[in-house]
Amino acid sequence: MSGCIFCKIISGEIPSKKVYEDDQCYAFYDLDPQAPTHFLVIPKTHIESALAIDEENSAVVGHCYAVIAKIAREKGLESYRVVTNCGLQAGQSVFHLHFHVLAGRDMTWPPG
Ligand code: DGP
Repeated sequence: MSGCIFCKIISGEIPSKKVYEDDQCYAFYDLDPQAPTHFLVIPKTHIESALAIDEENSAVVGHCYAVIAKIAREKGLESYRVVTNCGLQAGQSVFHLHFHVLAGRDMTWPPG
């Protein structure tokens, strides 16, 4: 989608530090890491947020979670948190569905 930062990262128009890529998703390190390990996994199709997930497009969400587990195993991450901010009040700043994967430090609950 034109104007979407994450679509531009997928196309290579904006550079990123790639973690993983396949035909359905792209993973890259977050620009503003909130943990020693912090990367994002995004579907290649433009889905605006978690609120836009439906029966038609939800298969890629399961795929993203499988990819997250695969990357975690490869990196030896035994404990990690997956976060999806949905909407402005929840802290979403980029409106292309993404899964934050955070690891390498103690996490608190509930999140702020
Ligand atoms: P959120 O606030 O949940 O929508 O998360 C968006 C994240 O995307 C935020 O942690 C910073 C990251 N981010 C924004 N722009 C870029 C970029 O151009 N490159 C990279 N690597 N990360 C970005």
